[in-house]
Amino acid sequence: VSGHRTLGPTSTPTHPLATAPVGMPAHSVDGFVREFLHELNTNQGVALSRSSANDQYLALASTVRNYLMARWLETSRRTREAKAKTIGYLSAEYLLGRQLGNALLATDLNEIAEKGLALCGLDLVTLRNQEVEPGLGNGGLGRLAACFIDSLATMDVPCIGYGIRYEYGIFRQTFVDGRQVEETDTWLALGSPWEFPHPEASVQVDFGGHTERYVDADGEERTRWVPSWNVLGVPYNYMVPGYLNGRVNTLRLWSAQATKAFDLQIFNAGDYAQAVRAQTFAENISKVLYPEDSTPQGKELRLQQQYFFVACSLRDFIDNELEEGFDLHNLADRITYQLNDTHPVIAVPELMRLLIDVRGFSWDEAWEVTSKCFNYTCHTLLPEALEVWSTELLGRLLPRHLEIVYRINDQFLAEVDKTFPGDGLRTRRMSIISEYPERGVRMAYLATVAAGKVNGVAALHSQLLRDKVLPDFSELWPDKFTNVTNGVTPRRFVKLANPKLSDLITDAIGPGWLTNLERLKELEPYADDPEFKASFAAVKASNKQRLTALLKTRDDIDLPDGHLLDVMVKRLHEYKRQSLKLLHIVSLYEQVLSGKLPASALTPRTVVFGAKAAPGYRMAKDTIHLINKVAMKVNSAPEVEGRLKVAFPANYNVTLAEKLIPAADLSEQISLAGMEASGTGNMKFALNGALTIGTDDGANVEIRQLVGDKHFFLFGMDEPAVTELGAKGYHPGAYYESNPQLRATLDLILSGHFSDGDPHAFDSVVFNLLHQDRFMALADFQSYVDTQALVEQRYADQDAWTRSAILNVARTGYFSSDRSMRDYLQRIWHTSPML
Ligand code: T68
Repeated sequence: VSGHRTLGPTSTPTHPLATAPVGMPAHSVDGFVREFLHELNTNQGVALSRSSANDQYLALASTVRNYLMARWLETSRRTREAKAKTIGYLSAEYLLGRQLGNALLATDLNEIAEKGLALCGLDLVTLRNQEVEPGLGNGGLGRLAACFIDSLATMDVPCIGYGIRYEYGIFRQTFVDGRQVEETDTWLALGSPWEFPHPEASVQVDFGGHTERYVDADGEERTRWVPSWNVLGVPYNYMVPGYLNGRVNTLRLWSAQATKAFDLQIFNAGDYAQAVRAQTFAENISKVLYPEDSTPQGKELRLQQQYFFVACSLRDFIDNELEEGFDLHNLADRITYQLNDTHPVIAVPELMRLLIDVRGFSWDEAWEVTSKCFNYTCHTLLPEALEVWSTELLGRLLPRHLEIVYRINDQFLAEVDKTFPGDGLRTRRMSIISEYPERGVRMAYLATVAAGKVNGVAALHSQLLRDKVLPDFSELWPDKFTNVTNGVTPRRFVKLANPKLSDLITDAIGPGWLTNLERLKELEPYADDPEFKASFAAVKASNKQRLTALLKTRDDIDLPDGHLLDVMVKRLHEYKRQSLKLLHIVSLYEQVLSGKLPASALTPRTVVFGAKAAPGYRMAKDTIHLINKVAMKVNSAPEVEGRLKVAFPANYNVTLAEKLIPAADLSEQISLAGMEASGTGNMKFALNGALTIGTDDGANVEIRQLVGDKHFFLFGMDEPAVTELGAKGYHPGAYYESNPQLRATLDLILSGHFSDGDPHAFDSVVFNLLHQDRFMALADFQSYVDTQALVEQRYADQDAWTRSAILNVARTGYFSSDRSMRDYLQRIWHTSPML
């Protein structure tokens, strides 16, 4: 691959220390200080007295990394030796959040680091704040992947997370005059201490060209792919430390590089630009994360990204993780691939191709193996979110794969025809190939055909997936479908994000709950303990203060004291209905302005929004503009001074979530029923003692069942009611006509009140609500504002509120991603932790 340096192990090591990883250094403050200074001097090349905060952060990171290194090597040795089955988690996104805090937690080094740094005159919190989080995901799907790999490591399950090392992650959001402006996310600019590049293990990935038939030495007719261009995939390894258990799994992200850095001939001829073009072209593949959440654009580069990381990942496992001579007929004994949505589904024809064209398997042998290796998780119900790749594009980029998909489809449709003879309509409905609006490959169908198990991400979602998205498939293969309700890692979202609550919990029920979150149930009796309640309320108050301080420095936002903190944080999407939350705010404000309600009747409330819009999603961006304009007006209106405030810090991300969620009183989960597959923010809020106002949607259903109706504010139509209303014809205008408060609310926006007198500034958002309102915000408006009034009543009784908040914590241990992983292990992967 590069020059004349020898790659790979050169000889059989003889020295005993050569194969055994070096032992873990002892945990002592002195030892820590020595190592930290050593890293600062030798890695950063500076003395403490001359070092910047970034130098110190990088030195601290490598100190902690060194503690994990021996365990990382040992984990991989143990796993190979045991020939244990590995989970290959294939995900185009990992929304990791900052690494340092988690690494300190996993190694139990937090206190030692704090003391050691203090001896050097440094502050751990300041250094932790230097870290730029790797935002290699859009939202829930990417964050879920990060939670899952954390849980697998903590549960001692061998797992390799495979994905893409985007040079630029999700864009950095800023606001200019209230409008979203995107800036590139340069997370690598100041150095990335958590990654280990391995250029010597690069993999070549082919694209384009054509296929040919030929007859092999045994007289068999075979196919070969003659590609027209290729790139290199360079693996970057990241540690995924288990919590205090010595296991360190691997996240392997691929970076694209040109196979020939320069075309020297062209360069010598003087055309520099032409010479580097190949390089630029290749490196574009892992350049940037697509910021479209739930609305795939069908872009060629996106398909290149998908095939790129999947091809690298399959080759990596087969060539490097399996011992030489392993019989690939038994591949399913050693790995099970989890397809995180359809983004990696091109792995299915890729594995077929590897087995048939490269390894000489027959079609049937290859299918036998392939159909045992994959499982598929669906994360959506929105029809426009289901990926379909045009056969024109697929055939041009991956001609061999398209042939294989056609054959998989032929074989599958023959099976359908055998089960339902002569049902031509059905075979057409179920075909992996769609004909309209152009011929394309339905990736969700391909995944379903190839997968051993197909799962949705919450009970309701899995039900709707069976009944509405894939009904023909669930009729054909009822046992293929299952549910695994999502979860979140309590290490990051309780312990790291809410250390005070964590201490309070440990004081009450002792240690051990962080890896056995159902034990939070033991908190139930404390919901009636006055002393515990007071401490719990004090923790919430302190988390609010911490947030107040952060938002002041981060965004120059002033959070008032003593308000009900009402939080809606998630991607901006019409189905999530930020506009409904906005109507509530404007409605409260309008009632005070018009004298219908004295300001004193309002419960002092601050609404916090956090949301990024896909850059090409007009309605979402207009909604952000409207929220910001309403915020400006409301926040400066003397009429509601001290009673109503709207805060919209820009660039909501994992780092901000960790501060926002523990401070919240009220969690907004207000999607139209049947639209939010699960939600995971909803779980984080409940676990941190916020009460939910929510629809009967996604995992809200299960949260409400567990915490009890009295401790959850349910509103709005349920999914059958939504379907019924849609069927009989939905007319949002009718709600405007018949509901005076709704009318006054929309009229105030239409009057130009929030737009310096320009009555048309928000036409797009308002007319959409009035004339289309695909997600029925107007239909749920009255129920929503009524339920918000109930919230205010309950909040007035602080004691009862705190009791409910404690019960939310005590009853939501089910939502640990450890439980999700146990469910996957039992119901889908059929494997168990390593002994
Ligand atoms: C989310 N999906 C679901 N998609 O919306 C959410 N999509 O209900 C669920 O809790 C979560 O997945 C985890 O299961 C997404 O986040 C995406 O981010 C996405 C990205 C690219 C293309 C399509």
